Amino acid sequence: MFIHWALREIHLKIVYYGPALGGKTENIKYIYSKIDPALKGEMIMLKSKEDRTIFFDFLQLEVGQIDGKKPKFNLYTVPGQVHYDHTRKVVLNGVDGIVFVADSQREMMDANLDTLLDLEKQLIARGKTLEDFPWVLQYNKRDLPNIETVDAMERKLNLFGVPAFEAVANQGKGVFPALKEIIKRVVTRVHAQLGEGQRMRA
Ligand SMILES: Nc1nc2c(ncn2[C@@H]2O[C@H](COP(=O)(O)OP(=O)(O)O)[C@@H](O)[C@H]2O)c(=O)[nH]1
Ligand SMILES: [Mg+2]
Repeated sequence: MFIHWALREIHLKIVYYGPALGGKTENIKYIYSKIDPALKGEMIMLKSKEDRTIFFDFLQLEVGQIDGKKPKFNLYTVPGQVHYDHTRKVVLNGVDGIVFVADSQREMMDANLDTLLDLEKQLIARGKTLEDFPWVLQYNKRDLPNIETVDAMERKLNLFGVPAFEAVANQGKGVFPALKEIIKRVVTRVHAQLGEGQRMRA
């Protein structure tokens, strides 16, 4: 979170995290295509020749008000490939909320879990944990034939019972439900933090 007092803006960072090719970029692209131009910034995508995210995808959204300040949500994805390990870590600096995009294909279950455990490690290094942090799960690629059941994915990945959404990101299904829920959770957290700050100043 970053508060720009002069502009009365609160900048909040939401990161789409998950295994390579799980559908993170498709989420951001769909959100970008549906948001009122007045409320969004440019979409920035840094891609390799193979059309894969090499640094991050970025999109800024304005949503409502918090304590008379304008919240701006900065949406980022991480690159999934192993050789962008460092970048993936850097993008998590200052994160306020996470949408974990899991790939529902059965053969991706190990990659999903490894990536989730990697995320937990990264959060711990920043003094946070999945148990006490705003995040949601998205079970993506529900249109494919070789997918794991939602029940099994819940057991494997939803370690702390966070809200989980089925999705087909390239068709836009399940994209806004996950986004709205993470925004709600982040805003609730910020309210609590700002409230604490006010009590401390009093
Ligand atoms: N069938 C299907 N393909 C998807 C879905 N979501 C993403 N894809 C495709 O999977 C590939 C990787 O998606 P991308 O968003 O680039 O993954 P990222 O590496 O997590 O950013 C692309 O070809 C997408 O069009 C989905 O829900 N269903
Ligand atoms: Mg990507």
